[in-house]
Amino acid sequence: MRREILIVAGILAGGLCLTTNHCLSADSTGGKKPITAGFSQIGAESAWRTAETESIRSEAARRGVNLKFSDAQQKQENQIKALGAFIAQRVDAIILAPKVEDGWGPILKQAKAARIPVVLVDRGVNVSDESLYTTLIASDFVAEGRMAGQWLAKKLDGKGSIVELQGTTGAAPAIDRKKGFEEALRNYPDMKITKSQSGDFNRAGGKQVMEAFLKASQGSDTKIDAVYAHNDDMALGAVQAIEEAGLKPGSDIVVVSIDGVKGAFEAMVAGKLNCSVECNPLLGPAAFDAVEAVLAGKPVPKKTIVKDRLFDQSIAKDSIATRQY
Ligand code: GYE
Repeated sequence: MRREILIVAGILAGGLCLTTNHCLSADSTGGKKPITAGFSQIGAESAWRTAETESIRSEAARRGVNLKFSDAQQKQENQIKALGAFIAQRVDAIILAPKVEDGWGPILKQAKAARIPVVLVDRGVNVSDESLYTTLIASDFVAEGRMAGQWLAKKLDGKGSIVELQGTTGAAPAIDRKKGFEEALRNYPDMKITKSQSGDFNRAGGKQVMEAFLKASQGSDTKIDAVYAHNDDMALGAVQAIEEAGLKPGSDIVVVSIDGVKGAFEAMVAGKLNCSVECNPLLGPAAFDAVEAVLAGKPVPKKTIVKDRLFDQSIAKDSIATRQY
């Protein structure tokens, strides 16, 4: 019976089926057709995100997954549209890197109704019904912020005025990295965040906001001791702004950020960035493990936390050669 089903399936799928043996061997992939997955990406605002896109694309190719890629150009509405299109095309699974936490309920309900599993990568969502997505694969952003704060407290001896460059407003890593950093600072009453604004996770945004902070500090008596940037790209923009203001990033102003991309390591080696907490963007293998597991009816954990470490100038030089992104 099973054999007959396979043969019929072979005829239907392949159209050319000369002998029984031929059909079965043509079916030696296990009788499965290749998986089609839709991936809705936020955009390309940072080196981190480019590395994540590349990881998902190359892992899809390696596994023979037919990947439909959609770049939302930083707009949540484009992501929602992309998900709608994936549902209409009846993809087997959806991978979503959600720009912000809120606003996903209705489209995720549609995916669920169509029985299309949704794997969230890198950022979480805020939904009342957790069954609307299968799993989340991401770093612990609160822990990252905490690590950055503890490192800075040590560096500044528990005293100083800090300016903060926040990530995209409403995004999980912006909310949680702020939270974790503030948590760490609670033990140091003489460390204060004097200014905080979004630089939207990109280099130009970080530079522009830092220029404004520097300008404001010129006329006041609060000097800036340190910058905490929610990602490396904004930190690198801030480094440029500090240099253009005639100051030395890394010594006149301490710079700490998150991601651990190549550019950050180069800046640490050059003495311009002090510390970067790693956030691993190479999520392709874990994302497709989850997709394959859920399609095979196997259980998947609701959350997989990616482990990250902290790098500062003291170890940057020895680690730079082994960095993968
Ligand atoms: O830190 C940043 C980015 O969502 C974890 O998004 C990600 C963040 C990453 O653009 O560089």
